[in-house]
Amino acid sequence: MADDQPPPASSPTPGLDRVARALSGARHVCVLTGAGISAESGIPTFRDALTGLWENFRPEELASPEAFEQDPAFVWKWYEWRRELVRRAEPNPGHHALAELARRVPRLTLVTQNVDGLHQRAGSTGVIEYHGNILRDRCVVEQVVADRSRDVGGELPRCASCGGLLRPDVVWFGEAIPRDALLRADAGAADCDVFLSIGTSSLVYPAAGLADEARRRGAFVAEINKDATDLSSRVHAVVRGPSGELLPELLRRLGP
Ligand code: BJW
Repeated sequence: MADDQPPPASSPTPGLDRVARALSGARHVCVLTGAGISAESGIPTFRDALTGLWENFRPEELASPEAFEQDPAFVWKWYEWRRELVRRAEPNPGHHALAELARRVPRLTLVTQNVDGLHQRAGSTGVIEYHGNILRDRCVVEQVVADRSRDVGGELPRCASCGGLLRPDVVWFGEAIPRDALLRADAGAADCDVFLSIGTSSLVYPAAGLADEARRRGAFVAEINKDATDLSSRVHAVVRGPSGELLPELLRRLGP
């Protein structure tokens, strides 16, 4: 189904023209982003061979409740390192282009699997944080976002209210997606007429199922990614390249 016709000489990225045409008539656009959109902000993706966050570990060894139960200090060390990267990162032209796209179409639902908050910092509003936010702490006892106790010292971070262990407020393997995020994302995928999957390997469910749901409901589905993914063969248009360059170019082709 992917758009694999040879490109006409006039356009080096024919997929991008098709996406721009679809967007120009869209009533409701739903966008799903993954780690690739933040790669150009200096935040490593998860599964890229050389720079991926899991280069030396299997995902379950770090991003699972079992890993945290077994060795919370080890898991915290990984998250503290990533928090520092996120704090120093700036949104890139891809994040800014999506914030601008929301102003140019009648309705846009933005679902991100990323935990870095860069879409919000670029000016996107109503962002659905499907896998949580790395900069928040959650109390494992009360299961609510919590402040840190002030007398933690070198120990593991503790909840200021009940003294329980804190963990990052993110969704690990085997854990449920926050209900509000799940419902809003499902609604966006089911109602949209254009769905864009940007910078995600489309390997992790239920996020990866949103594109298929959108297509099943009749939406035009496009993928923007620097490499082929599991999803590529099931979309109407594929645009290959870095989202930080392609998304601003898409806006230029879309016009005011
Ligand atoms: C560029 C680029 C550039 C690079 N420009 N592109 C159905 C089938 C099979 C399995 C399952 C299923 N349903 C559920 C499961 C199990 C599991 C799962 O999906 N496993 C698969 C691995 C097989 N899913 C879950 O466990 C989920 N929970 C769940 O289903 O709960 C059920 C339940 C219900 C009720 C009660 C209890 C339970 C939870 C999944 C949680 C995922 N968590 C993580 C960690 C978040 C916290 C943290 O950040 O530490 O989320 S894992 C990690 O993967 C992270 C990401 O959000 C997620 C997706 O990764 P993403 O974003 O796609 O990144 P990459 O690195 O994989 O890809 C980057 C892409 O960018 C590449 O394609 C590059 O080419 C591209 N790229 N630079 C454009 N410049």
